[in-house]
Amino acid sequence: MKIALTADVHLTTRAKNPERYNALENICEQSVARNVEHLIIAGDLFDQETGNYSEFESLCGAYSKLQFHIIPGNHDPGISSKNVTGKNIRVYTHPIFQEVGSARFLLVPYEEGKSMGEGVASVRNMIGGEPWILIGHGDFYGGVTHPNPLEPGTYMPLSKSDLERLEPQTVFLGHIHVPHDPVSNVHYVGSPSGLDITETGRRSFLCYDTSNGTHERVGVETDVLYFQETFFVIPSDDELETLKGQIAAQIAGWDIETADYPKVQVRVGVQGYTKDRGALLQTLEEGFSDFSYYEDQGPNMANLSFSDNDQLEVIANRTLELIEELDWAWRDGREPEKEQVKLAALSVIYQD
Ligand SMILES: [Mn+2]
Repeated sequence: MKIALTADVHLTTRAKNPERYNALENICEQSVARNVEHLIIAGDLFDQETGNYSEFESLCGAYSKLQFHIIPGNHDPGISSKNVTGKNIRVYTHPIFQEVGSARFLLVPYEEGKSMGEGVASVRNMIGGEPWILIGHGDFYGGVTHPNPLEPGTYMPLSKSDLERLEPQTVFLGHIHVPHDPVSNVHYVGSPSGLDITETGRRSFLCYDTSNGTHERVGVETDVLYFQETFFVIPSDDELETLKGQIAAQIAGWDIETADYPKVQVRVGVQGYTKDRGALLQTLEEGFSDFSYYEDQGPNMANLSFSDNDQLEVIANRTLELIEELDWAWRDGREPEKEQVKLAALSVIYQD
């Protein structure tokens, strides 16, 4: 049996964020097409609590073959069957083991001020020897490679020692919106529709196979695709050609079909030094002419300065080569990025 998983949909109203409803509906449609009967939502289904969730309830009503299993997240900790209700909707307000197909899921609702280990404590004696899957909403400690930029602080952390102590076979988490796998058996589902320009690229949901314990990421058809690109320029006679090539390479890396181009909203920035700010802006505009800019903000040129000093150009090029040759692998994440170091060096060379 296959089970669909998503998280961090952050529904508001259809009028305000139709794209979030459309993404969830797309997950439902693809689930039904795959004969999936259960959709688990690992927290933050709603962006904030209200007294009326009828738009979501009628969405569920349209997919009567699907069972919706909802755990609350830090954005919707107070949801329950008292305020979200429907024949095929179940909201889990306490940690509980739930058998779906041949798999045992422990569904742990978000609780403020608690760690995941504490959240699991009340049902710990039920864990037993059978393999089980933990579903929760929070930070993974010892692997916060993508902190949630919108929410600094710690949310119901799951630590490596929790993993070693409790031994879940697999963990699926909501909260961090970037889909990723911090360790081999811990997976962030990721938001199914980018909430803003920082949530870039194609979005996905997970399809878990209870027969063999594996899962696959399935792409969500979204209304919007966000991308952010920043380019680094140093003055040279072929700076425009170089930039053109970089733009084409970045767009190719998005891995999207031409048919999806109208969905794209891009934020473009450029840093460094140029011999011709006007020509450079034109190159950027031509390079991204197939796409819309996020909030109609054109390329950000604020960090690009003019320079036509040939001697400084020679020094700058040699300096950048030397920075490139440094061992960058020793960093542990807190030190400046290579691009930041390059910018700082150029700033000294060009003395601006
Ligand atoms: Mn969230």
